[in-house]
Order: sequence, then C-alpha cells, then structure tokens
Amino acid sequence: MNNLRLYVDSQLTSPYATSAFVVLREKGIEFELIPVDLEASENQSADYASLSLTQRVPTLIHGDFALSESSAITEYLEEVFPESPVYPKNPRQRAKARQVQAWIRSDLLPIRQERSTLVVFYGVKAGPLSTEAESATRKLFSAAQALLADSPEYLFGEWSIADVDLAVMLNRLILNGDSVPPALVEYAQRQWQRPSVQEWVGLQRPPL
Ligand SMILES: N[C@@H](CCC(=O)N[C@@H](CS)C(=O)NCC(=O)O)C(=O)O
Repeated sequence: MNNLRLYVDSQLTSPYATSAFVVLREKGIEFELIPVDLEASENQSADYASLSLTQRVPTLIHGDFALSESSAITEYLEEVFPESPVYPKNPRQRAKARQVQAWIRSDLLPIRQERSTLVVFYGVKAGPLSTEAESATRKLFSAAQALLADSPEYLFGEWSIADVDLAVMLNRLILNGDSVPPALVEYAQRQWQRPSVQEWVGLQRPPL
C-alpha cells in the first residue's frame, strides 16, 4: 500500500482534480479518494488547512508529505512513480507539456468563467459567449491547432497528461454546443475515451 490520499472537490468538477486523478490511475497507483465539500467551505477548516498550503483541491498526501497545486502533484507523481510515464521523455517536449499545463491554468479566464466545468461534468448549458470569451476561444483554437499540426492524435506524439488538460478546456465549449473546429472535436473525444478519464467522468456526483 502506497499510503496515498487524493483530496478532490465533492462535486468532482475540478479540472485540476481531474488531472491528478487521471495521473494516479494511469500509473496504476493505489490511493484513497477523499471528497472535500467546497460549497460548505470545508477546505477552509483548520484540519484541511493543516494539509493544504493553498486550502484548495486537489491535495495529495503521500505518507507524511502533503502537496497542493495539480501540476506540482502530477510532476511529483512522475518523479516518484516513473513507470507508465505521463509526461514526454524528451526534455523539450516535456517542457512544452508543462507549458500547456501552466497556460491552461493561468490564461483563457473568460472561457473558464463562462463555461464552467459544470458544462463538462453535469451537462449544464450556458448562454452565448462574450466578445472576450470569443477572443480567448480563437486563441485556444489557434494554439491547439499549431500544437497538433504534426501529430493530430496527441500533442507530443504519444499521450501525456497535457492532452487531458487541453481536452477538458476544449470540452467546456464542445459539450456546451459551441462551434469548435472538427479536428479539435475529434482530438478532445479521443482523450475523453481514455479509460482513466472515463472512470473519473463515471464517478457518481451529488445532485446540483
Ligand atoms: N492552480 C490550482 C487551482 C486549484 C483550484 O482552483 N481549485 C479550486 C477548485 S477547481 C478550489 O479548490 N477552490 C476553492 C477555493 O479556492 O476556495 C491547481 O492547479 O491545483
């Protein structure tokens, strides 16, 4: 037993928790999944704050080691459990995968605001995109198209966790019925069919 616990939001809609869960599954690592009720501010409790520096999900506990921030978690898991890699081996491609992860977490705010992951995991539909979100969408599409120009199946030739992060972002639009270039729809669907992703999608969620 690895003595690993992953704290996630109890609604199971966090795209960052999605990433950490998928990496643990891809690596075949045993772990306990622990829901945190963000609606009830459980993440601000003293108990949770003692585990999570950021008081956010996801948080990984590995023995006496605690870590928040999803890409720090996925990189830690890659180093400590190198079997079944989730990042490209080539240093430049690996850096590019981290670039995609950092970009998706820090930019495209209008898309994240107007197409919450309730669209992705609960089928909630939202109204038309604002001008700002349309512009973020164009940036997303042109970056994704450039990255996928030589390898339409996966960003870096073989699957990596950056593919799942990008697919979640694209699915905010696709699953809302927004117009997305067909090649990007196909790409996102391919990532969505991955068993580790399907397992996360299939977890029972509490009613909204
Ligand atoms: N950059 C962080 C973002 C984590 C994050 O924003 N988590 C949200 C849920 S999606 C959260 O815990 N929100 C509760 C709060 O901030 O109080 C990561 O990649 O893990």
